[in-house]
Amino acid sequence: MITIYSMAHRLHDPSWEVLDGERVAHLEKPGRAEAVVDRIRELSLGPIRPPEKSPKALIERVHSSEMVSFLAKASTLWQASGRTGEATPYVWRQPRATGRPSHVDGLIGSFATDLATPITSTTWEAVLESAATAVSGAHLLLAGEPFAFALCRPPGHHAGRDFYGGYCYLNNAALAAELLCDHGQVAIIDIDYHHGNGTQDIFYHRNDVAYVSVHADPATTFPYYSGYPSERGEGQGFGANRNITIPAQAANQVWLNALENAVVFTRRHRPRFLVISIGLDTCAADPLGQLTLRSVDYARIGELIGREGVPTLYVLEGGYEKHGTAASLANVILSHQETL
Ligand code: Q9C
Ligand code: ZN
Repeated sequence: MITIYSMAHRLHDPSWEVLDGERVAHLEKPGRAEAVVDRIRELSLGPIRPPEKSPKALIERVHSSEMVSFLAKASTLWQASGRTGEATPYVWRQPRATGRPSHVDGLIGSFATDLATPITSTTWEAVLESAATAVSGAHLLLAGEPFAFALCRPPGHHAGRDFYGGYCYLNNAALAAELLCDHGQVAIIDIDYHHGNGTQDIFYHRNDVAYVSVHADPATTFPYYSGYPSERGEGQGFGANRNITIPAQAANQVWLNALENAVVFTRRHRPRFLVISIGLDTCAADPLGQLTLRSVDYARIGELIGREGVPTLYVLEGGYEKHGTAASLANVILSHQETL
């Protein structure tokens, strides 16, 4: 298994977010990715290569040009307004409003969905490199690799066509899927603890990329406003979107049964490529997720997905306790490897 990884993620190191009404240290830290890459080296899980492919053309296909140009200049606009801290909104655009203000405070609230996704002066550089990591991973599948891992940071699945949030700026998994769908049917299986509202948004009207997600019930869990089973896609995309919700504190077997159903759903779309949005915030040690998946459960994930016999790209999403994240991810990779 080849891992794509760039140290440029370290450029993104936001200091704070809001959690339970308190300003707290940001959870999406560089140490997460470093723990994962260290574990891959320790266990000799395969070569680790830097991203080489440009994500530029794909970014234009997945995200609105308005949002991309805003993200690219957000920090400059922020500083030009005399601010020294990280760019965050304090006001948000209300439903059905369409205005695109020129002031940075109005502009940022028209794209951002939360107070958890700050932009520092070097965030954009890291975001582009994370996108390149996923796209380079997808190129490996096109070159005939059966299995690759895009060690992306920051994560991506909460970033939609023209919104960003949930620690995500550009949607790495969607960029990989967008490249792969030029060469055959794609299915995305999203097994982060949280619903991938951004990925769903991007492919909602399409059937060339099917999307299925297993996640904690949004009635009680972030991102709250989407991820319900009634959301099944629209137009051409009707039937190509599936949300499987589980109670926030479900038993491990309940989660694994849901994953089996997700895999069965993708088979109906006969994918030539699988993209897995892999979040490890499902593990027992995670500070955000309330599930309790353990090593045996992660081994089962790699086995279930690997047995499909479809070229598969894993893309890193969440996981906020670094040792649990690294160990769980390694168990998925090892068990997938055994099916080859
Ligand atoms: N009280 C990913 O896992 N805030 N993003 C949660 C809980 C945002 C998670 C607040 C969580 C985003 C990629
Ligand atoms: Zn998550």
